[in-house]
Amino acid sequence: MTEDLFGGPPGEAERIGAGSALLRGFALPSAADLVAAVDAVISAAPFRRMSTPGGQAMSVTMSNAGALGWITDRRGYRYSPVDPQSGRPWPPLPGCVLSLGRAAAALAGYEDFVPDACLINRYEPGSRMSLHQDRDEKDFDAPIVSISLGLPAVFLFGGLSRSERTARVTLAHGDVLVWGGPDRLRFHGVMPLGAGEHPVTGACRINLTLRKAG
Ligand code: MD3
Ligand code: FE
Repeated sequence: MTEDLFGGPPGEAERIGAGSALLRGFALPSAADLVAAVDAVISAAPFRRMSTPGGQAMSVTMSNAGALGWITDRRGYRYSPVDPQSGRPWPPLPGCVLSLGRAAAALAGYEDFVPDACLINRYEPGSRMSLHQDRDEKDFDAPIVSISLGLPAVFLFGGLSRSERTARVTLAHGDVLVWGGPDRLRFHGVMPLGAGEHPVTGACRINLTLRKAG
């Protein structure tokens, strides 16, 4: 991590863990492009509600772009090169998503981030994500970059065990989070989304997570 990044003017980059950075508004200049890119992905691979291995339907609907996509069903959590709904490869990772993610990772000290997967989560009012770790990726040395669009959400981040107390931070339209190093396996989740209407996305929040899965 570059120390000076976090010593700059407030609002530039906020350190929320030793290996993490919150870049508020970093995606704002490209938000219109990002939303259009998501729309194009979704027209080929629509949002769908997946089930946990235990058979519980998730409240968030999901899709993917890139060589690999995260899926869950009765057989478990995993990455797949094909969309099980269509039998076709996931749509390619949009260029504007890739370049933004790489720029954010580099700012946080992770040069040469080469993601091969982008999970797209869609939250409607009431949708939430319970506390979990992201551990289906092969390589925990690579960071995860998260891009928030649309309605704000309260993000929870905990420690390396589920029982550790969680801190919360509101993620707004255009905010970008980079998680890596000692924070890569932190428990995290999202509180139920509040009602609202966003001028760019309407009544929802979209979260993109760029990952090196394979
Ligand atoms: C901290 N998504 O898709 S993104 C997920 O807002 C997920 O949709 C949330 O958790 C969302 O798995 C949170 C921020 C995030 C992503 C990955 C992390 C935080 C993380 C991995 C490790 C630690
Ligand atoms: Fe996660």
